[in-house]
Amino acid sequence: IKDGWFREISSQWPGQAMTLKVNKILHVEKSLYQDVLVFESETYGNVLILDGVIQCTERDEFSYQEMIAHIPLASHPNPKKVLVIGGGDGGVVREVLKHQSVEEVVLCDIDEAVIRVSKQFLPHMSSLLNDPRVTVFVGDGFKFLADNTSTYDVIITDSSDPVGPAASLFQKPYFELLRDALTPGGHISTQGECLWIHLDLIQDLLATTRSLFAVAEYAYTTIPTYPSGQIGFMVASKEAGRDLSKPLREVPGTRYYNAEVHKAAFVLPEFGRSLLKEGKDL
Ligand code: AAT
Repeated sequence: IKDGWFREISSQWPGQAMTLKVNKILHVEKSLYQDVLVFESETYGNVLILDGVIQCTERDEFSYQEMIAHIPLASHPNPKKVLVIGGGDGGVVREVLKHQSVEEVVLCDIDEAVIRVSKQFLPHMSSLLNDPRVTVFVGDGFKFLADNTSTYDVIITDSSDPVGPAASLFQKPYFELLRDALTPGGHISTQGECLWIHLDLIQDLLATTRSLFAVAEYAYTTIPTYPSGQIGFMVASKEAGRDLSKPLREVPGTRYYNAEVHKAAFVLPEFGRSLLKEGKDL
């Protein structure tokens, strides 16, 4: 923070940086895994920063949390057990619970500090972490998956970027664990980065998921406070022939997601479509 502005400078998006005006610093901490900062911004509400990278703001978080959750859930015929890896702020859990079929949600975030500060400063995201259907587990998502096979109908990986504690969540062994932790016909979605800056990474992720799942696609949302204003998801199914772009039910109480936005999220601009359509050989 310099002269009252936070700047998101990182070698992951060279030469560009989102800047937010800070009203008040609310919390600073070095947790076991990362630097944690929460501030009140002038126009985006409270903001959570981990290792200098914006994780969520109260103003636009819904566009990401709704889309990473509702795309795999609404295209699944009957999701009952759901696992969220990362997502310690609770926003994705809040969205998962909008699906009536869901009986049980497990959240596994590596960092108890994220869960604790979100309960304090991001109540609109974290409030349902206390719901009786929800179990919160603090630990590494990679290790958690290795201990749980054939268990979940949908697994959502709401992880930070592949630098730091989330690095392993972007590698092939992690996607193998995801596949094995799903019930037959299960779906995943994972944080899949930005077309404008990470096309190579997205190509690799798509090749990996296509080698392990019957169906795998990249879908995206728009969001002002993630780099370049766009972020996507790898969405995949174990069941051949499943159309992930087709919602099977309506989702109540959304502000970004609707059935048409769900379908449109899979329609890519030409520079992305032409590169990603067949994927890349590993
Ligand atoms: N919904 C907010 C968006 C996030 S939060 C990412 C979360 O992933 C953090 O709470 C972090 O503690 C957690 N995390 C990181 N590594 C692991 C791991 N190995 N196992 C479990 N949880 C982990 C994502 C923001 C995306 C930013 C885009 N630039």
